[in-house]
Amino acid sequence: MGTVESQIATQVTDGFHLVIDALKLNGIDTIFGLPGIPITDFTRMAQAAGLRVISFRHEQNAGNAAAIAGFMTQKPGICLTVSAPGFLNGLTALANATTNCFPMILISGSSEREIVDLQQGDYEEMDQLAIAKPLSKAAFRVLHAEDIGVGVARAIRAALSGRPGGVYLDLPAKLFAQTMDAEAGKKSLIKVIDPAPKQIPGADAVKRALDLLKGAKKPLIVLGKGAAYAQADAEIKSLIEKTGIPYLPMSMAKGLLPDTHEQSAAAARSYVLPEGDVVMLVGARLNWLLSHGKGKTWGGKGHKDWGGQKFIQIDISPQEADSNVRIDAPVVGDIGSCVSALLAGIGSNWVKPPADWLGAIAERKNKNVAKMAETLAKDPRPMNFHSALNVVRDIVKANPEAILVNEGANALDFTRSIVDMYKPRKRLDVGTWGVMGIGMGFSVAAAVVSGQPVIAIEGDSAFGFSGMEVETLCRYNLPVCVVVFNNNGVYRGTDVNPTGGPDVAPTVFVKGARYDKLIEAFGGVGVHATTPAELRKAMEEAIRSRKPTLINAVIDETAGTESGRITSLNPTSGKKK
Ligand code: FYN
Ligand code: ADP
Repeated sequence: MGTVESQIATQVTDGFHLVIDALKLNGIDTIFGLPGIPITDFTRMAQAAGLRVISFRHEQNAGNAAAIAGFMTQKPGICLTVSAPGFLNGLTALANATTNCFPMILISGSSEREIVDLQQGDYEEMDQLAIAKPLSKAAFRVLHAEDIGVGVARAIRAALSGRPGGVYLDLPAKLFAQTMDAEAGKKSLIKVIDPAPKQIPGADAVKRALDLLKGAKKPLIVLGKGAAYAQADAEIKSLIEKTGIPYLPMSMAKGLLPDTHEQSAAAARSYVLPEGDVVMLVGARLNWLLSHGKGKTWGGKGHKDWGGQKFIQIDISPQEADSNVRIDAPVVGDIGSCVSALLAGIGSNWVKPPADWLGAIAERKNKNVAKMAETLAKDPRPMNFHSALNVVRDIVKANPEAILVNEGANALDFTRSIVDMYKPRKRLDVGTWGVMGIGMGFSVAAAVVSGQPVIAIEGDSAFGFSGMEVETLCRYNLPVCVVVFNNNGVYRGTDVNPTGGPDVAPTVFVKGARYDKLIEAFGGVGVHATTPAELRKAMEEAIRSRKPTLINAVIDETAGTESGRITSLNPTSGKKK
């Protein structure tokens, strides 16, 4: 028995502890955040209570870490921020999580409600709940300690159930210090049962889809990052292999089946999209990345014309179908259940797609692969994207468990098509928005969540958005090898100021910058690599040693195109100079 004081103390709990207990009760083991008013003590107590608390240098990176942790684990990634400016910094990541269907909860401290609502000028005054609402799947505020259990439970359900997304949980400063009886507090917490319930597709929907597939002469399956998220890897592999249908992986679905799989049509993308007659989308939306399912990419005459194909769409969101073009067979449900239902309907005597369709794809694919091999074999000085990525391709092949984080324009687009992935959920990139700035946040989370080595292939511009987090990599001694593809600028380093004035062109950075020096300031390994051999040696050493490493890979500043493969989205002036 302790003292009278400690007995009394053990009978009382407070907001700090109830939030921590609620998270732990629901299996949350990591918080990504940035301490400050009013959550500094919360971060200390969370660590003391056994949660892993990873502190960042900017909230956007903590938010990105939380979001991708959610994608990788099917548990909501938690990001913790201070009020107003910290909250706003985290909001980009929250909106990005919602856009990408990643489950994440942004928990932010906020200022005193009475003062905020009367706009009396509180410290970091802001109506955060109102601001978060349109950018999140759901947003909640808890005002009383006894409601913390419900608040956390609602946030978890909202983040994980149905189409996953970003959720905002507003915790005003006053809440943390509120006390209540410990026993009553414990009873008020909720362990969420079945937070992402299975959604079984209707038998009629499954039959409609199978009938369409059976009648197809040129079927195609498109796998999106929803399929990667679903963790139905064995079922998806089985569906692809039993039907014999060629498939196209979207960027973050690469590796769901090894990219070297004979049914992969990735290297014949511009052939299969317009040619396919029945296209089955599995966890992929017909958004800009798939040219909205119409136009020239799909064989349509004009840029908005339908190409004539029929679509099957497997998606957990009942509202997704018909968002861009008619979906002939929507199959609504979770991917595991939907694919299992299709497999059951396929049976053992499924007729594989016609040989001429498979042959035509193989021909295009082989041609593109041979062309790629030829380009990769070149060894120009200075290095270009291809010769550098040839090295990365080998390193990933030799280390298929490693996670590849990738952002940039050319650095993104070349990596996507050159570097094969071999395992599911190993490629993490800019996603639906093509957002820059995910690099170090994703890398930290990938290393923390998986314990596997992480390789971050970064354009020099993209790296700048989160570069300060190399300190975070070093502080937690994470096995992350950052490779900055340094071509002296955004897209390229060759633009000149047309006025002849002293400022460089808007797309140009300091020439010959030494990003490797940055990580050395924090005790990490910095390497300056000007040849593929130097790059290879440095990457091999980074993977072997598991030391935080930054390789400044010098790329020809004339290499690269404006906006990489999406040049058409970058408006140029028609006015003649
Ligand atoms: C693909 N390809 C290959 C291979 N894989 N050739 C040989 N071997 C292999 N393994 C070919 C493929 O057939 C295409 O050629 C080409 O390489 C490119 O393939 P990719 O990358 O799949 O296709 P594409 O057209 O670039 O894809 C469209 C897209 C993609 C919109 C889905 O560009 C994308 O995910 N973009 C994200 C861009 C982004 O967010 N950027 C941020 C920018 S920041 P063809 O068949 O001959 O066409 C600001 O600027
Ligand atoms: P990509 O960019 O790779 O094409 P998208 O993000 O556009 O992928 O699409 C992912 C889709 O997957 C979304 O429409 C989402 O509703 C869906 N989705 C996410 N998780 C699941 C799941 N477990 N089951 C079914 N569909 C899912």
